[in-house]
Amino acid sequence: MAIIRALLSRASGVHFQAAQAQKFGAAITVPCRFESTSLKDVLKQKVPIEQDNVKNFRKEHGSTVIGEVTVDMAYGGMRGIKGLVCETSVLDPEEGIRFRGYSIPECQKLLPKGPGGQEPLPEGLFWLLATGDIPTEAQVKSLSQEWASRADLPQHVVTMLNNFPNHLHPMAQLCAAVAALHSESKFAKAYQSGIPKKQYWEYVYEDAMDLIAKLPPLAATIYRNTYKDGSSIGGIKSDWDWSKNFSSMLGYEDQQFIELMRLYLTIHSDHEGGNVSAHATHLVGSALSDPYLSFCGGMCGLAGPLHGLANQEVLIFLTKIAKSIGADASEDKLKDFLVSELKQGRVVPGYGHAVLRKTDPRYTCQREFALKHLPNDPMFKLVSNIYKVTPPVLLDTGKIKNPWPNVDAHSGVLLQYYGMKEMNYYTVLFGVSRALGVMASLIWDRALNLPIERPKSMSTPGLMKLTKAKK
Ligand code: CMX
Repeated sequence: MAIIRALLSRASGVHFQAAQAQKFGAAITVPCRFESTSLKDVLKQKVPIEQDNVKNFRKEHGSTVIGEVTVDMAYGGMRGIKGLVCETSVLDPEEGIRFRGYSIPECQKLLPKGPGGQEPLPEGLFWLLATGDIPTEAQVKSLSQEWASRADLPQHVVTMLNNFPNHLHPMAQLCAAVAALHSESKFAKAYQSGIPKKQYWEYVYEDAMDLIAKLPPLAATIYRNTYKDGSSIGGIKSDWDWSKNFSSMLGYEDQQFIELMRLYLTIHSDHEGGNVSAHATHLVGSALSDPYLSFCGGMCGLAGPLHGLANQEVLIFLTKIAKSIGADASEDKLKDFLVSELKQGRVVPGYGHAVLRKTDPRYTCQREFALKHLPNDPMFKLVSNIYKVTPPVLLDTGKIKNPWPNVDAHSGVLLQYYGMKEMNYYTVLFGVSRALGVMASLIWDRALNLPIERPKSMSTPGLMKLTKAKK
């Protein structure tokens, strides 16, 4: 029945989507667009189709070998081990991220835009991540309205945020407040009442939607309390999109800043399943901890300087360069500065990646935004000069696998241009966006009934015995 309904609801763009999906191994198995403007209705139709698909695939290929594990992989952060399923996006080392088969430029072209805007709405990206389909304008509009209607924060969370000292790092505030939202969890309540497994995903969906809706007021309260004397975030407008409401709550009404937020919140959303924030969310969720607690786990990981906190570190780094050798320093002076930083055992933040081996397309699209809107900004020029100088300096160390910039090398410069200079806050924006990817994934984790995660660990003597190594 679901398949017949799906076939009946075929619409334009179908063949393009199917071809793209096939080419990049995306998880779209039903090449058709569902017309309903309710995301839950669309998922209710898709979930049984996808469950059957996975069931049949596992029946036929469950014991097919897909890789090997070496001793170095076990010690080396599990690089390259194919041990996770993530339906929402795939990261190619050379090409970068594809969301359900679509590259960033394709998303910029195909996803619905805000009124008068040119950047994609993150609502559209969430729909794409959750369903595999490019949504219609009406579907995106209904998501904006639904998130606006779910945005209220419980009073105890507001009180908690208002009581944090403003020297507490914004990411610690975010993690604590998200954990406290556990009081709102529909999944936790339903689990306690003994719902059957096949209904789990529907309650996870409800929590995911609530969490995404509540993050902008929560994050804006952190911003205003920490940096703006706790002034009110104002009300949420049901006819505004998620990014416009968020920008306004933060206190930014500039159209270009709103456009930047739409782009920013779209591109930071998802980076397949193995990165620390996505993996941590998935891992905690696999114990059937509710989506708030799972996301809290992910955010604790995003707060690390080798992951999301790198966007803060980049701005600190740029400011240090500007102060010590000047934002307009020559390439030779920049090179000397970088070499001296490396000699002192520091990393160049915003450069390198565990998977990528080329310039991150998320860096490139932010660079394009800067070239369009702030080509003469001195800090943007500094970022451009660092881009010229850094890769050869990093390559000269002889150990770095990827000398190219990642997403964090650029984002802070755009934010500071529009007046958001509080660099310790930047990772919170990353976190708000990351919710889209990890929540879409968590819905599918439960829909596909993925079990509690429990890989095998080994001790060094155990590995030595296994490899018949001599002591
Ligand atoms: N500056 C200096 N040294 C670097 C480096 C950088 N940007 N990137 C890698 N290296 C070093 C590593 O520290 C490692 O050194 P040791 O062998 O002495 O331990 C060596 O080069 C090899 O590392 P790698 O295999 O190339 O990189 P990893 O997969 O281990 O690490 C990452 C990836 C991102 C942690 C690393 O490149 C890094 O620290 N970059 C700077 C921080 C950063 O920008 N993080 C954000 C990543 C994107 C995100 O998650 O948001």
